[in-house]
Amino acid sequence: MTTQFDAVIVGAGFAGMYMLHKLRGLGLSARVYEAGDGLGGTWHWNRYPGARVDIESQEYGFSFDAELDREWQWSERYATQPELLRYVNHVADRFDLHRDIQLDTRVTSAHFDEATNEWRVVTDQGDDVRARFCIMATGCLSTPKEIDLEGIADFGGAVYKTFAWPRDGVDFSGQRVAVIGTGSSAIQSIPVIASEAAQLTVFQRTPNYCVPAHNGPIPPEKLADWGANRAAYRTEAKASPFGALFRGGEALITEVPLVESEAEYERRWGVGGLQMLAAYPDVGVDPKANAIAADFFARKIAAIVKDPVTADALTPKSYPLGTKRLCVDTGYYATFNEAHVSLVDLRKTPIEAITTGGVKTTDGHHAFDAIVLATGFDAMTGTLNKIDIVGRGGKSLRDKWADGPLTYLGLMIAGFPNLFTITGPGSPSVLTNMIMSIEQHVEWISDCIAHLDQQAIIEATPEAETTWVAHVNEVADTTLYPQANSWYMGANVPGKPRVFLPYVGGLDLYTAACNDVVAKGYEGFVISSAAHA
Ligand code: NA7
Repeated sequence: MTTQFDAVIVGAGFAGMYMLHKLRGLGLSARVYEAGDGLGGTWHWNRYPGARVDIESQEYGFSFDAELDREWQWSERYATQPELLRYVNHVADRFDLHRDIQLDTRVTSAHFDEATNEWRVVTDQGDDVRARFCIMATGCLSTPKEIDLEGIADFGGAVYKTFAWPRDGVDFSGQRVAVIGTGSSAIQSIPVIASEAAQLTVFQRTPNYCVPAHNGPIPPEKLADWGANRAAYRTEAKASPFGALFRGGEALITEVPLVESEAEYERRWGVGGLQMLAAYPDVGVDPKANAIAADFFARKIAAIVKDPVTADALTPKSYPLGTKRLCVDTGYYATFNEAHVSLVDLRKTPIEAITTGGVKTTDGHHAFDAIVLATGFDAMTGTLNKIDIVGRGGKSLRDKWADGPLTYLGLMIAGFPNLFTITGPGSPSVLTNMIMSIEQHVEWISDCIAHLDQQAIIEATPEAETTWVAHVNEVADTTLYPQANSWYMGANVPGKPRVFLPYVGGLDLYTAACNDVVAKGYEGFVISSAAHA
């Protein structure tokens, strides 16, 4: 059995798959370890009813191979999870990736051996291998938040988790169902569960803003336009802040007449999707601007939801619009008009405990046959901190990150030579079209590896790391993002340091910064010969 590779890649989602393909192109040997029993990362685990991508399908697919891009036909504007998995497997077949990917295998530790300048990687299946490079393609939302609901283990009915949904699906017909949580996963699944269940109760702690998906088959003229302009659209997306074609104006909402911004939002609401947030640049940074946009959303909710008390409860008030992930929904608000669907506002009547028969709030007991947990993730750092990662001098990553993640460009960590993170904290990642960010990272990493001499090692300097982290925070502080108790801030996980995790400067500026670092001879990194390290 081989125990020596040029690189170990952790995770076989989009990032790990493309990384493998690129490293093969450099003639390197690589082994990918994947904890799941299939490829696809996020799309492997999140199989809950209604799961879809919230970036338009064509823009979401890989762009690195024009032939792949041309041959794959997405069927819907926002692809479903099963279609995304079909795409993942198509990519793996097309580039013959399977043979270097080991499924059902979780990496438990990665230690840097200073004597040999190699990473020693150990898995829960007994693998114990060495590699010059260790590349963490572990995803941003891959470790669920611990379930902090007292009594959940005693519930006598079925408990389902959106982030680990049964492969064969669930039939809720005739059942009384509770959904706990109202993030994107809940918002996508609630209308579908409601269409089956006899009774559905949604337990909401914090409401989220939603914009309609207006999903459906991609119209032929749109497909034709995409086909004709594919390369130009891809270039435009990569050179944009979001890595997607969210076209916005330069005018400030505070400076245009209300009737004009109202018409623009009405138009964008009609189009649907996340481009809604790109309309006015001041909405993300100026509270007055944000209030104008938030008021539009509040009126939309009030117009859709018939019961004014429910509409009011569904309207976010405790954080600015867009500072928690905007959700792209299909019929979410209207679902609350159905007689068998109700909302429990946990701000008014918190959960006291889960009982054997249901959920007890301060207002009384609700009986259920099934509970769906859509309670979110330990985002961006959870999975990396779960692995025992030890760098130079026996220093563990967990210790280093005790007060929040420290990275240089979200790509490397001082003291952890030849270890790369794809879409790590400190990179734009979750604030962009993930696939475009993944492609940028994978290409930067493979160019970097190609640049190194056979024995060389690369390491971020502590100074460069400190400067980058300060920049990430400084840019975040110019926005309204830090005002929300969001997973972007680590605020959803009790005890997690409150730090803004992704880089909010935009994919365009970020890519320029990464390229600039390379143009300046890998500024902020030390490249040394392993023989003399
Ligand atoms: P999110 O967006 O983190 O949503 C989790 C939801 O669960 C959110 O409404 C939480 O309320 C709620 N929650 C968490 N713990 C509890 C407890 N103990 N009691 C009640 N409610 C709770 O995760 P998702 O999976 O929906 O979406 C993650 C991302 O995937 C999404 O942003 C997209 O990028 C795709 P809270 O807000 O903390 O008050």
